[in-house]
Amino acid sequence: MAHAKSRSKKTILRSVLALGLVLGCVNAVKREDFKTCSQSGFCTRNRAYADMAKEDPKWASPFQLNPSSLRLKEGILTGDLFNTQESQQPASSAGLGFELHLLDNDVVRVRVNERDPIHPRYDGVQDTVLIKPYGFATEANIERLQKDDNGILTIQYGPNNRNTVRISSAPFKVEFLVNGVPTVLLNNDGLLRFERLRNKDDGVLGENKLVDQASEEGEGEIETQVEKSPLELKLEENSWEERFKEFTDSKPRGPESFGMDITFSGINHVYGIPEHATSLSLKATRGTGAPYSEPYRLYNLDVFEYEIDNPMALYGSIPFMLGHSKNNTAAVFWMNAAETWIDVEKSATDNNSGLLSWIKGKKPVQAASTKTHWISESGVLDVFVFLGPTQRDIFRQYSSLVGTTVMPQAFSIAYHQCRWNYNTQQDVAEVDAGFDEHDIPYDVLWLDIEHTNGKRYFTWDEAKFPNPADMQQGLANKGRKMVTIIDPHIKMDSGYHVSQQGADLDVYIKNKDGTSNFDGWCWPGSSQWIDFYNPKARDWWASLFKYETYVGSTKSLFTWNDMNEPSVFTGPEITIPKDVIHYGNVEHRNVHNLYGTMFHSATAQGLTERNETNQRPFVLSRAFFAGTQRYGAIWTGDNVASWEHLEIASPMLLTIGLSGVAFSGADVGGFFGNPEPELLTRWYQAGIYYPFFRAHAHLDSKRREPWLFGEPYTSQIREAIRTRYAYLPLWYTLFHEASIDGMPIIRPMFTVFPEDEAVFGMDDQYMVGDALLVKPVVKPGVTQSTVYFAGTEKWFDIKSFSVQQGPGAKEVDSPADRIPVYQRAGTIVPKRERIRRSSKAMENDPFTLVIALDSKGEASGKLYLDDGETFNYQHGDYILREFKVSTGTLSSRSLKPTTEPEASDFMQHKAGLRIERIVVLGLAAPLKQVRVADREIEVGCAQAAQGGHYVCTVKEPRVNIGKDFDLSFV
Ligand code: NBV
Repeated sequence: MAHAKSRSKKTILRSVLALGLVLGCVNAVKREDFKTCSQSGFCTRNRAYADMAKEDPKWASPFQLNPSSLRLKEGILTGDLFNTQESQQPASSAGLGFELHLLDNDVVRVRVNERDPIHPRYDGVQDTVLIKPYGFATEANIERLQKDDNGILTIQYGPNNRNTVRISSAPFKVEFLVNGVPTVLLNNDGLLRFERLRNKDDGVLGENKLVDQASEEGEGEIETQVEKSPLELKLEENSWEERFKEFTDSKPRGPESFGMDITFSGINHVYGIPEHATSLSLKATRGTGAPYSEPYRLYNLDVFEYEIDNPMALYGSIPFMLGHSKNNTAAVFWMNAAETWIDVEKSATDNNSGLLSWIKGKKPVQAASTKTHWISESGVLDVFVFLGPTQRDIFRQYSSLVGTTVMPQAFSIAYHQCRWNYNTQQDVAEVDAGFDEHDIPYDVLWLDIEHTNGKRYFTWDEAKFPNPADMQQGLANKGRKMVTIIDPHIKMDSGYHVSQQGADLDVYIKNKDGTSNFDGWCWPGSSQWIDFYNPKARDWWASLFKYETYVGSTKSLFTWNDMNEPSVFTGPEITIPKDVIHYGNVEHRNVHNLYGTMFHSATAQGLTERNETNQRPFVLSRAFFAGTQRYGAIWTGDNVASWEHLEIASPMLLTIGLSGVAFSGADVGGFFGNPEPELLTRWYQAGIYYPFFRAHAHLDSKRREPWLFGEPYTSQIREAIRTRYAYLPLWYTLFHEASIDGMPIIRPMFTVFPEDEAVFGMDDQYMVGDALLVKPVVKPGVTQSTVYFAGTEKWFDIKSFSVQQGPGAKEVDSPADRIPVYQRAGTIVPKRERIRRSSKAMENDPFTLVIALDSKGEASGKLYLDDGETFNYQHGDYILREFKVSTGTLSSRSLKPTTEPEASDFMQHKAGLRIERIVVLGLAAPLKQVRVADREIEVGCAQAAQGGHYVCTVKEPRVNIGKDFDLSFV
């Protein structure tokens, strides 16, 4: 019956999809290619455990910590953790090991691993993800380590000891309190579950209760003739071998999953855990009225034409979640690269009434909380807890572990022109010339898979691209670059040098037997996949980018890594089977979500090492994980030319950014399909505010270079792209900030206005840094938009300078030629207003400063500048200025620490570039006089069209961008 039901569902789904295609509907993802939680054994088991716990009013976690085993040494607290329900718990069993690490950046790490397992559990994620070394807090730094009579251990830490971690033994839980208020609670709902490794004939260890409960309920999808409960049978079956469609996962080590609940107490909004095509504030997946019924899934997959408003897994995974309320901000990083599912439940209370009710004599608190349940297939439980206090502190703490966004080459934050494919050298030359003819700047032209000789990467189709080096030189002469695609699947062909070298070096991923090479089907036909976990493979791969090895490549050629989830056309869920083997006998299941990042990193290594001079690499990757930001940019994969996909791009990019990967973008125009001109134009207007700004289109789509739709679209798109170029100094400065502090570049409203509850769920408008407010237009025929102006200061339209007063939502104009973008009062934004054909051609141009005065007549902003190409900035070769207005004086001072070396002659020359214009917004009266030292400077003022303030332009103040000055105005 169950079977019949599911078949009919399938038929309906197929018909809906077929109808969708006929009607030209864009949501054509093949859902049935991808697992739901109920098709995944470990997800089902852990969710069933959660259900059982929830339904039992007396439920308490069976896990206990042995208080007498606790030891604190060198910042690490260790102890023995037991599951009291484990039926076969031999006295000799070492059980589980609990560890709590106090790191010197006020981060706490909690780990649970098996002691003496029959095989070691995979614990290698830390080796590739964490930047070593991170320090431990010394005992001396840990104040008041206390143990009370009930075996509760309390440690205080953080600024003024505001943070407390309380570890309870029976039942086991770890609570993080901020100023005495419970904030992050681990195992508070008792969902900790840990499948210890065992031999197949050992039977089930533990979980008597789970099995009993299941028998009582008698529910299950598998028919049975024996006494065992249906659920029990199902669980056993999926424990040792799991089938999905025509694929079988051999699971040689059987069940090894674990799960635990993490409550964000008093916090109603949680964000992060990309990549999903969903809202910024994560929707509930459990509990009454939950919008989703499936958990969020983290499993890197090639899901083309993905559905939106959905927790399905996509190309990248970052198990980082941030919770925010008016009073508190906290985050967790669940460091695991295996398949992971996360349930989110909103709750009015958090079952912690004892604590919540009477905190230090305060009145009962009825805070809304968010409960999350994390479930991973294998590895060890390893979670980091960040308590801020501020979001900026959390971004710094998290990135101090996994790394910050690497400073990109300056060209790579300008505009990229891509399509699958630019077909010939002639085609490239014509597109390149088209930009010049239409006076539209661009920096990079991209070549997709068709440029190769039969999808053999590092080669060229010689008929179509006979002189690749000349072609690149032609672009380079105009300051432009080229990017070619290089995927991780290698065509099986002994005549192909990469294929043969890979075989000789024995660096391909192995089948489950551990000896034969895995082969599957991808673009080139039968292919093998490089094992980037093998250090030898990474070094060899990097060497392939040498100019002499990658024939036809030049210094201005960079790289695009696609299909690196990895995508395998013949594999389960269009990826590689979980039981294939990597270097060191590591099963793929343990490291799946990191594979793409290992590839990305080896490619970035290659681009770095190909030069004798220290040029920065540029590599775009589709798959990503925590730490990807150290290697380059990512994009959101195969979206669709639809208004809905334009709309979802903002929350997706905001989520990826707050999870540490600042350099990200979505295909402008939409990959699949043909955008109508209005959609394309609106997408450019939004896309100029993506950190990575690239237009891209599918092979079957119509050509859509910016000038092909004629007027008024060409002018509107030109204007948008030119606006991006004008703001490049601001973008570059924000990349610098991201590289230092881990700050996102595009920021959710709640990051800039953490106390305004009206913005906590807002994701249709956002900030670029903390200066520009952007509201993309995501519907056709719109000429008015509602914009929420947060804070109590003014906001200035960046084109008309008309003013809006916060706080509150206002209807503003959003005519076809622009979307609403406002500069916040109190900020100074550096720009370059002489737009040329590439960013390189603008690098010696003078600057403009736009000063938006606040109600006190003050403003501040920064500018970061370096050579845009090399790593010399790491040795102090950069300029960092702060501009400040107060009491009628604009001052420019260096923010560079005096301990840093002097800038080179080259940078001194840059420091000498002049500021040609200073625009002052928000003046109550026109400026009468502007002076620098004893010189008087020309100024012109006009009243803004709307808002009653004056806009004054100071012309040629004869000051330099990198030198101190004081400019006074009255
Ligand atoms: O290489 C072809 C495409 C590429 O254009 C796109 O950006 C990637 O996301 N690639 C996927 C493979 C095939 C997509 C149908």
